[in-house]
Amino acid sequence: MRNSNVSVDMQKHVRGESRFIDDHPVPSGTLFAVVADSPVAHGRIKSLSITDALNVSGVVSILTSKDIPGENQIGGIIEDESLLAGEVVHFIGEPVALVIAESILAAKKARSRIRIECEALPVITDPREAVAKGNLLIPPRTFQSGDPEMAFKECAVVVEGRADSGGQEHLYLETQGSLAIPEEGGRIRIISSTQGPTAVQKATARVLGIPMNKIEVDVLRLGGGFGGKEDQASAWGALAALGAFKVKRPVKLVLSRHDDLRMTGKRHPYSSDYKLGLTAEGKILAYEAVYYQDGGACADLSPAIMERTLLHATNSYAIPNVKTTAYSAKTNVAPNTAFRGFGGPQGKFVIEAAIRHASEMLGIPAYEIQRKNLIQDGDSFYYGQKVTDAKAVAAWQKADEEFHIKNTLTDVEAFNASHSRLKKGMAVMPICFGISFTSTFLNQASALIHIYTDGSVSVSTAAVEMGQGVNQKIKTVVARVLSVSPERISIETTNTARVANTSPTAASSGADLNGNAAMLAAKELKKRLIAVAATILKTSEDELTIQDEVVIHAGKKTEITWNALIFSAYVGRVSLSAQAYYATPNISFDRTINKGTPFAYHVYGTSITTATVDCLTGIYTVDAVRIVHDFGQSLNKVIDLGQAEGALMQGIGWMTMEEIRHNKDGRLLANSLSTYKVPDIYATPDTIDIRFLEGSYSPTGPMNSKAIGEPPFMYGIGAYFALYNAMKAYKPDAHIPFSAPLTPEKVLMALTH
Ligand code: MTE
Ligand code: LUZ
Ligand code: MOS
Repeated sequence: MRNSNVSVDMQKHVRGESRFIDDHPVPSGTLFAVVADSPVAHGRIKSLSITDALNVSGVVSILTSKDIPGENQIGGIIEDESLLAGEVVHFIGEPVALVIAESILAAKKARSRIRIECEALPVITDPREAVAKGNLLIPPRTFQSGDPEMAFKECAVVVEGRADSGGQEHLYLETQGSLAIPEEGGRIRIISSTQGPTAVQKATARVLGIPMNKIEVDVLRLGGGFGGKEDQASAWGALAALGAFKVKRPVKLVLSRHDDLRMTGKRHPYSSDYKLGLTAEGKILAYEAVYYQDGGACADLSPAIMERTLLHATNSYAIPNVKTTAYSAKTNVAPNTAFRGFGGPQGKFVIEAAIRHASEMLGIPAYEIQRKNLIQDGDSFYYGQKVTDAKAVAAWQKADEEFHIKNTLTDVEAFNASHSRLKKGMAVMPICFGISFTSTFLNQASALIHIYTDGSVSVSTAAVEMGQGVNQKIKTVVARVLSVSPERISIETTNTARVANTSPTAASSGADLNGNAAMLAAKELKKRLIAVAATILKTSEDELTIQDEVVIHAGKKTEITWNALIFSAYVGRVSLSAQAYYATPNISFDRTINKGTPFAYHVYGTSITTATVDCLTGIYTVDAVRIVHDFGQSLNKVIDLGQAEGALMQGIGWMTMEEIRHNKDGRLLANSLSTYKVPDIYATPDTIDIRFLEGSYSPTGPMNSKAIGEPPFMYGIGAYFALYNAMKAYKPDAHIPFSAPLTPEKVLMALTH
């Protein structure tokens, strides 16, 4: 693989040269912080004693909510989250005090001597119970189109049931953290592991009671975010900054894995009810769903995640009559947050479960029902967006042509006929994912490009590199526009002083938004440079272009090289810096009626998954996942394939083995890597075959590329239903609740009861 093809970070990673928060050389005098957190899931603080802790040698300061100079508020959407708990604590892991010391060891020792005594308040960990008791983070929302109530009467079959999906730990390799450095004049510089530099800046400004222009947030790269650092990096940035502000020395706060697992939120567990009505031929006429989202102790991003669930309720299917309602439950666990797919996967799991249920009642294979109902041009999504350039059918057909759904099933059935203990199952999983932040205003980005007099190029955008390869994509876009070698281009850190008011790098749209902004800035520079060349060559600008670092005149190479051109521009006093702004066109959503065109476009694809279950032990393997995916015109096939594979594995983990469990007291049981299992190389299917759907062009993605970060996560849902089908092959009358993750324990329970 040639260098320029892979992510700009890859070589550094392999050599161990990449810097994460913990690798930054700290300024002399740096102090180290740990967070003391609530020992109970819900309680009123009776006493908070820090005297013993302050006596530990090396301890410099212990800060509590009383020490916050500004507002004790960091809630991003709803103002319901304090930085440090005041009188009441709402979950185990909620920050109560910040311990600052000369060493991390001293800080930890002091933390163990802090005494927090609480009067217990009732603990709720179940979203349905919370909703029944009226504990909601925000009012419920209902989306509707057509009249499902009427339509159910026309249906040959109506199925009703329940489908639950669990939480998921982000398990970014780099835990949350930041380094805050006090600068001259009361300014603070924060080096943060965040997907949202502006979110950190804003929260810190508020907490410290100083304007945003006194705070600079700088992000080099993240050792993974997966949504967990879209909003939840803010607390750790603000806490380190609070420490630096108070003690006037640099403060580094990097969570230990154990603290990170306990203190940070996860994917939202959902418990949902569905009702699906179909004709005898399997055409879906009506769908209703009620979602109970476990939001955790405060709103965080739950309202937006709930909205994306509602927007993805019907997955890739055109359904004329739909009504969906979502409740966001306030429970006493760490506030749940963004995680790859952002509520979309939870919504899709429910309709896929309903389709399995219907398939059993109708005696039609689930894949036939899926295929018959795929959304097409001319249809509308039930939230009003017209379907254009749909690739659901194209992806399905190509998957069928290349991977043969029927033959796969025949093989599975032949295997099952000759095996009694081992059973195989197959499932098809079409996906359809809307690209754009559903809060329309977030769909904006800007870029700042400098060309230096030696011809090298520096690019700053709002995009945060977290392993997804966005820097390489932006580099590719700028290199193509300027027609210079990518080696000339340097992608700078993401910095709030260079690029302001950044939307988080999220919603899979980092490369789309920032790539477009960078493209606009590069085009502006190119225009100026062509004008310079036109003056030198005494010709018109339309005759000129730049190709491979040389000015081309009427199709012929000139003497003017890139370096000569840059030098002429500089001497001719033409600005070699450009700033550009991009806002996604033609999107809007009316939240009063829950209708509109929230997405710039959709991403489609189809996967075929096969799995084998050992029906005596409940142990299983996911054998093969074959996918045809709609990448648009990929900017980088290596990166995009890596994204698709990684997302798929994360989706399989969520659906099969990753199990977030709390006990009744709200204590996280899966609180270490020995009790929380993620897919490893052994859990990886022997076959992962991902093919590019040809002939797809994104209308807004840079150079017609499509967003890739989240959509393939949802292929993981296919693993659940492949296992489900294998179990049914063993015991056709087994009652298998739709309850993910489908751990080997659950498999065994369902097959033996
Ligand atoms: N890939 C890696 N390696 N690490 C990550 O943290 N985050 C995912 C996805 N792919 C992530 C990743 C999530 S949740 C999103 S929204 C997108 O990357 C964000 O980046 P993009 O918008 O540039 O695709
Ligand atoms: N964040 C957000 C997201 O604020 N809005 C979104 O629509 C979204 N979608 C996916 C991931 N993060
Ligand atoms: Mo991704 S959940 O949008 O950070």
